[in-house]
Amino acid sequence: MTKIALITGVTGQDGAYLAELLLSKGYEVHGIKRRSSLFNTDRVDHLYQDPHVDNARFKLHYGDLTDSTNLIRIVQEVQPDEIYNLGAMSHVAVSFEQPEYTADADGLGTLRLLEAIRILGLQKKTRFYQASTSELYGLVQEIPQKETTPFYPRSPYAVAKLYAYWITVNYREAYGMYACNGVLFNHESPLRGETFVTRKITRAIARIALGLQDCLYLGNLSALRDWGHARDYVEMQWLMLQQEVAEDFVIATGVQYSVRQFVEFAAAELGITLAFSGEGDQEIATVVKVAGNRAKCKPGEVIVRVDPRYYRPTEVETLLGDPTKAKDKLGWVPKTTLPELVKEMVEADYTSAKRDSLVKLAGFQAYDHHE
Ligand code: NDP
Ligand code: GDR
Repeated sequence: MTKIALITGVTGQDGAYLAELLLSKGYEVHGIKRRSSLFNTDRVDHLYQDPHVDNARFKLHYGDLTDSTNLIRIVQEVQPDEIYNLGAMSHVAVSFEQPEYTADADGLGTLRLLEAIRILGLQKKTRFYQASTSELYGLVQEIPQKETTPFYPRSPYAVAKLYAYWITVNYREAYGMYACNGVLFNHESPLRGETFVTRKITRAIARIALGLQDCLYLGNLSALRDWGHARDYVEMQWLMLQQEVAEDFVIATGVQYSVRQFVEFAAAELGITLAFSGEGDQEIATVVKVAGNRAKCKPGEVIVRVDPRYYRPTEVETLLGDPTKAKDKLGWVPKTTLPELVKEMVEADYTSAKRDSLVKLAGFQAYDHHE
């Protein structure tokens, strides 16, 4: 029997990797996409199958986590064996600007999906995965953080995700549903949204190297994160729904770096050696040496500066996960190290910046011709 999965947030970073993984395992995959005035399916376009041909296994439905009746109808139509709730307003800084919407989509959205399963009497059939987050630990109470570490959320995003975490646990206990939380630490990839710090850095470094941009402005350079690869982490999301008993798991690499180090690694990938100097708002990174022929910048140039507008009202300074439970019970080990992740992201952004620089230098016709 072909298994059927429903993914909310299918057009996002994780949704794209998960859809690809499930299709490779023979699933029929349904995704919920939001209506937008521009195309918003770039990340899954390569998976698109013409719905007019028989046996298409990838199908998209218009929907929104803030719309209960829409969710109930889609769940009824699809009758999924597994639901992966990846949809969310996922940007921590933006959640301070849109706290009510974030609570609605990220917190109540999770409740709406769980209720859809219950109302439709699917609690014995449909397994539920909730995209929980290391942001729940916020002001950390223990280092490293594991499944038993107390939560202390530090943003409207994290508070909304706290509600989603506990309502998932509650529906599991109250109605015997197979529902679980993956408490995932930061995970990145070339598909990462451009305003998250890692992608902002790799994209800017590539553009600076090619003379398309002068400077990268960042916020808190000292923040520490445990960064993994999204491709590795979606495998865990699937594994969590294949167990006998539903449980919550921390997924992390167990290794921590600062934003500053991430910048250094990204620059080094293109032959640029940087030196950081100054403190707080005045901190800068200056080019010390340029090796090879991929970067056009010169020693002495300042290519990174701090802009306090990227500071958050309350910051999460340090996150480091302990993935022992996932290793022991799910047999999982992260495959990608941070240097490998940085390399993959920089190479992808360098390729796309090269295309942009060709357009800039020679015009659109030449770009078309060369491609
Ligand atoms: P993205 O921001 O890349 O993707 C979020 C997805 O949710 C997009 O498809 C977006 O649609 C969709 N979405 C946003 N609002 C709504 C809504 N109201 N109704 C329906 N869909 C909506 O996030 P990631 O792929 O990085 O993360 C996936 C999930 O995992 C999120 O819930 C995130 O909070 C959580 N998470 C992520 C971590 C990470 O490091 N990446 C770590 C821990 C948890 P659109 O494309 O139209 O904007
Ligand atoms: P985070 O990711 O908040 O951890 O949430 P993000 O990449 O936005 O920030 C990581 C750290 O870098 C600092 N920082 C900056 N961040 C951004 N975005 N832009 C900057 O210019 C900048 N300068 C410094 C931040 O202050 C922060 O400390 C991500 C999201 O994917 C969430 O959905 C997910 O739940 C968590 O990871 C785990």
